[in-house]
Amino acid sequence: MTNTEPKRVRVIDSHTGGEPTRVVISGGPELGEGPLSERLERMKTEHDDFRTAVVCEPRGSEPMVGALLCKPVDRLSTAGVIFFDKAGYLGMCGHGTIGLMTTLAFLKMIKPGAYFIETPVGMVRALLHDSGEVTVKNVESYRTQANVAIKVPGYGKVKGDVAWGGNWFFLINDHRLELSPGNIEALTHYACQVREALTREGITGDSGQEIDHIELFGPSRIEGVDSKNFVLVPGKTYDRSPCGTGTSAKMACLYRDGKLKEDQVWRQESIIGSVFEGGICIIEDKIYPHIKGSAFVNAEADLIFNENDPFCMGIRK
Ligand code: PYC
Repeated sequence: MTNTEPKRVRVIDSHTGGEPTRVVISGGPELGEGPLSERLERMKTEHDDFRTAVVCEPRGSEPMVGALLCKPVDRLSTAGVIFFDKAGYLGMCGHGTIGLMTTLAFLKMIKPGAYFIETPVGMVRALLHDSGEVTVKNVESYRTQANVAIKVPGYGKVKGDVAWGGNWFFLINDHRLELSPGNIEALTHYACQVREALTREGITGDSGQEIDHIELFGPSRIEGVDSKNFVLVPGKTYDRSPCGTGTSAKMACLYRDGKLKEDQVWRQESIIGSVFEGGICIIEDKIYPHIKGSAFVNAEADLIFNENDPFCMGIRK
């Protein structure tokens, strides 16, 4: 035992459509003042154990997404943020940005209005509405490959699109699986097999990145809702929310297929029944999606980093 006070990390937890976000307010690693992409690299190489300490068990949980609040580069931005989960790091995170904005409002750091948030993959704009809802104007989203066929062991030929929405996605419409909470085990198995097949067949994002999110679509039973999804996120877990970056990738594909117009509303339901409302804005033939949803703060805590705790920095498995 030592007599020194254990290190404390202040966090606020929330959920967006059921998907948790843990915003690190203070006590995080010192990553310097450069662009968020550089700070992300420093976190990966020098402070990865901070990620596992915050989101992995015993403090975290399978779907928990961490959001390290950082000082922005630009004085006009409100915050910088690095998103991470049990498996690694996310480029952008839609549900997490809604959680971050709701957390900043909870802390009385922001009022309803429009804000710039810096992420490792670019600047996003976020609007906090009087109602407490948040609209995230995402980074440019685009499809790089349409109707790609891959061979998936146990399932045969599977066709899908490769698209970027702030993370890389493989989007599948024709899968013959039931999209219901009772079928999550089978959906997870199928999506994991698809992800492995993509890697095996060398199908990647446009700079060789792994396609680590797999998104399956089907009809929604909720009136006025356009589609229901199941989204496998990095690791072996699924997004409880409709996935902001996944909905962005979907809307980019729909626009290129002539199935979504600028300013048309797209409502996307998640596998557990939560809904995001989305749309797109076209600037010089580039697609900029926006998604709207709500988050709820459900905990405010200090994480205690006790150096005598053998699992202080989380369980990596
Ligand atoms: O909402 O973009 C999102 C997201 C990505 C992974 C989990 N949620």
